[in-house]
Amino acid sequence: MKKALINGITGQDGAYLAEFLLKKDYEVHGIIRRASMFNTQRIDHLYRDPHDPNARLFLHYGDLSDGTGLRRILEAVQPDEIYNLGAQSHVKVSFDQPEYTADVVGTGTLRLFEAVRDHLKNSKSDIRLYQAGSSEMFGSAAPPQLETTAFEPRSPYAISKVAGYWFARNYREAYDMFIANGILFNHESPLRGETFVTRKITRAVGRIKLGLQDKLFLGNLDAKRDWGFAGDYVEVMWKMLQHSEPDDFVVATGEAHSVREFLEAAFIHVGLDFKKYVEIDQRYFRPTEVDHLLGDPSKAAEKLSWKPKVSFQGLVAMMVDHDMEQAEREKLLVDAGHKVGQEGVANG
Ligand code: NAP
Ligand code: G4F
Repeated sequence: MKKALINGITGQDGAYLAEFLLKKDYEVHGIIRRASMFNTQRIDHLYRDPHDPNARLFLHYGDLSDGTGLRRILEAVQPDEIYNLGAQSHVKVSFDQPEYTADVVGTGTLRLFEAVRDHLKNSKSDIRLYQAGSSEMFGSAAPPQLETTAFEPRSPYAISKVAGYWFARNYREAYDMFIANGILFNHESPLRGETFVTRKITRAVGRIKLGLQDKLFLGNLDAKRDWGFAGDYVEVMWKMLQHSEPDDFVVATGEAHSVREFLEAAFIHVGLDFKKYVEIDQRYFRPTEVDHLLGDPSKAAEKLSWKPKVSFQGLVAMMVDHDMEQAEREKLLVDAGHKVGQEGVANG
């Protein structure tokens, strides 16, 4: 049985990837951060008590800021594959916390690679690594962007991801380590964090439709993104590690839409006109914006036989339908006299 170690298993992609790998009969180990409240909601449905002889998902406390801990986890788990998905992944937050973002996203990636490098020397085992790069690395480079497009990053987050990308390239060349760089364009789902724009919109659609919320405050509606479905994208992470050699791959749909188009499609799905509910708030604008991301996934299609299955309209419908159900549950609580907060919506 192959063993995979997922750093960032509690995030959107980590949850989909864990499910995908369990279905492929992997033993899956995940690194979680200690928090004052439970933070494993996205993977609770996959978890079994470790005393159960059939348990194949195991969790370990760790953090990208703690290299010693990462080394101990490697020794304990002895993984065949490592997926580095851990990150402070919010672009706007990276302007508020640039040092922290650089430490976790840039230097944290280096800490993990160093731990693996030493582990390989001592154990003589074979480990393949996936490094979560981002289309944000392209920044202001003209679309369409592909593997050969020069990076022009426009945020502390994107610059830190560029560092991670180049650490991967350097460790691949210098130490012959198998590290694949995935350059993934935006991917969304019902598990998407509530402060990213798609989920912020679809949650608001459900709540507005049921009278739980009056207004939705957003920033720049003109930015264009190449939005795909996270469930489709975790498959290609795995495919990169099954490939004959470590390489860099752009993962995208090849279709871009503006935030306004996403907004319109989401509100129309429940029969509402977004213009009646949306207001612009300067606090959601970034000091430097990435205007147009549109990926060319030809290399992944050709070398990994991968293509996305869920369309833009399918993605919008999936997310709105999910968040309508969530709003219905919320309304039941409100009608029964409970107070329900709007956690996450304020700072998105
Ligand atoms: P996400 O939902 O924000 O999940 C991030 C994960 O990283 C969470 O499990 C989080 O733990 C963990 N994490 C945060 N700080 C950490 C630290 N100091 N040490 C270890 N783990 C830490 O992000 P995602 O959407 O799943 O994205 C996965 C990866 O792909 C990220 O690296 C992201 O930057 C990158 N990416 C995402 C997209 C996209 O569109 N989704 C596109 C390109 C690249 P907590 O749950 O405890 O916060
Ligand atoms: O949903 P977003 O916050 O995603 P962004 O900045 O594109 O980053 C996401 O995708 C990257 C891949 O390209 C990942 F690497 C990264 O980790 C993350 O997953 O914002 C999308 C667009 C931006 O142009 C933003 O300015 O939506 C615009 N926007 C407009 N109003 C808003 C809002 N974004 C947020 N989060 N909240 C708003 O109210």
